[in-house]
Amino acid sequence: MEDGKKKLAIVGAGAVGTAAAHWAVSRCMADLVVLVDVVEGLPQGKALDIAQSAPLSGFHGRLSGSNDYGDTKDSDVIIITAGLARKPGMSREDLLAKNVGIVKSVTAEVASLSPKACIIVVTNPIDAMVYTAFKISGFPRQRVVGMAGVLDSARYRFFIAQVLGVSPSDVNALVMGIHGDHMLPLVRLATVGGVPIEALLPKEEIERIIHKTQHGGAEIVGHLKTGSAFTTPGLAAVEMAESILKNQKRVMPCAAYLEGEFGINGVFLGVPLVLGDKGIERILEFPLTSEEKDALQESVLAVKRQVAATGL
Ligand code: A3D
Repeated sequence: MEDGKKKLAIVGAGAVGTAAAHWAVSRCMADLVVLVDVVEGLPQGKALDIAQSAPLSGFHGRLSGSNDYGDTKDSDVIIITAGLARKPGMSREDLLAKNVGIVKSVTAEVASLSPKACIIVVTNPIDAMVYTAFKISGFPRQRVVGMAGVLDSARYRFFIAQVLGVSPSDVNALVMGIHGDHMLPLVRLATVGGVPIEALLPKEEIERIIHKTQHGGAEIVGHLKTGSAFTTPGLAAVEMAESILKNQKRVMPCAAYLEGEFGINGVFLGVPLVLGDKGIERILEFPLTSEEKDALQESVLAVKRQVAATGL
């Protein structure tokens, strides 16, 4: 786009992509949002419906829908949500075979049209799909990042707030590692208004919260039956995009390619990091306890198994 103007492309006009487009225009974070999908008419119809809410909600950015990747040209940020979602009984890994092909082709298209963009991957299994986008785009690791930790941490914070009967915005808590059963909700760093939750809740209650967080996605799939969560995942991706587009330098847990941080090499894993207009500006490394290190190693093994299945 012209100097100073910001462009966001969202690939995949399904449930998550549509939610992301809605959140993005509502937040006025880009001058142009482009929603792309392979299904004819789908992104156009979704974009028009959202755009027509402008007089009521008061946003002013442009939103368009397209089946042509050419319309993503010169985007600053690209959110990839294209791919199959889970149905009851499916694990995120079950999606791998289909989604790896989709993410490969989408990445090849968008990376060549927007060589300076930051790519945010949402498609599951996220830790392997973001690796796929990293390999296919050839972009530096600063500009390829996976969304999962923002969502998992939001769920963790929500469940803590529910149990304690406090405002969710006063709960600060971090989930690291894989987006799956081995994710690591950190207990000793979870606080409510600065007070550790360990001082406020019995161990068994905290264990229940952790279990709910780790299975938060599956609980929603179980209710919906036809698909998976979309409203909060869309917002989580948009929070990341906003921090990049506006150079906010927000600190968020996201999947980043690790090169020695936390003693881990050569995989994408959820870690706290700073997102600014160059993408990942810094990974916030800190000492882990031996239990936390062990739990993170479980994540590494699970992600490595997924990546091996991509054949990349
Ligand atoms: P869904 O509503 O099925 O939408 C997917 C869309 O992708 C459909 O509209 C397809 O037409 C489109 N699509 C398929 N192939 C292409 C292509 N080559 N180019 C452009 N569009 C294409 O799924 P959804 O929106 O619910 O979920 C999308 C993905 O996000 C799935 O893989 C989910 O598992 C994943 N997801 C991840 C999280 C995380 O926290 C990481 C959360 C929620 C969903």
